[in-house]
Amino acid sequence: MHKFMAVILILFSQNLFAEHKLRPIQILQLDWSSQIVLSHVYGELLSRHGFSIEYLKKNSDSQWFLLSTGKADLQVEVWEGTMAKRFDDLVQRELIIDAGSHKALTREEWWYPAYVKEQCPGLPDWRALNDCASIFAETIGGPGVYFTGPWEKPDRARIRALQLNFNVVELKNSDVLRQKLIEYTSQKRPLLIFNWSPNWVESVFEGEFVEFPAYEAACETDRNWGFNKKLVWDCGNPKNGWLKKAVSKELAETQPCALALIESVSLNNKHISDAAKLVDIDHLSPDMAAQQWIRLNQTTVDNWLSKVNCLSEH
Ligand code: TMO
Repeated sequence: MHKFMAVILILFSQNLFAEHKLRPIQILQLDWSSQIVLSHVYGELLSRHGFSIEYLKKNSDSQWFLLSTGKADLQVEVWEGTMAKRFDDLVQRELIIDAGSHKALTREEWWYPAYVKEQCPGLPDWRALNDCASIFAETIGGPGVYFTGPWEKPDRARIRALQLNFNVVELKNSDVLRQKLIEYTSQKRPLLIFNWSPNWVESVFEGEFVEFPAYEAACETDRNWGFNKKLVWDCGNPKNGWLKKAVSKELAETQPCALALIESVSLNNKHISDAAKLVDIDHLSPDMAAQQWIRLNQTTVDNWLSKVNCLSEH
């Protein structure tokens, strides 16, 4: 047979095998921008190695059920501050796979724009919050308001434990949080909002995280710990938190090369904030943002891709 034809045939049969024998890898697309873009980056890299991909658009809450039942295969950004509890629990019970930490170090915490400090000079110390509650109030004489998103952290428990005169308002996703941030900062209106790093926000708006009592695991379990001797959750979220990838057992067992590829892709802080910026500031679609992100990081991407070769395995 003509050599060229043989190569074509081999490639063709590899493709058939990849697409018919193995079900598509289900990538969770959750509710904040960097995660959405980087899901598509992983999807693109996996498909370049012959895997077929589907995206599952879900909210953060549902990821644990979906991953542990094999209905979803990959979540590319598991954040320590809001997700460690559920993640660690499922890994320990061997219901999901820890596909390793990214290089990035993370923080998720109450945050305010820098101009707020003029009206509340005691910040970032959390003890200043009650004195300043009125500047964060949405109604005259009402409690301060803290805006957050759909990510798991018992803020109401923290408010009770630290005896803060604040209410929590939960917004739908990172897009609505971004609109709130832009609206308030454009009027220099005091704002207390959930924020995280790495994120695009730090490159556009000056601001600071509130410094709560430093996080320790015991704060969540030992009532005697810390400021409030009767209640848990009297501390902040971890600083320098980890960022991990979660994979379904089914994927790890049936497509080990996909797992190897996922493990070899490790993102740093700039990778994450750039991903968020491409959607939140540049207004690209998730797919276009992923293509652009890959172009911006071509050398790193080539390096990741050269470490594993799944095409020969199909
Ligand atoms: C999960 N998040 C990065 C929005 O805090």
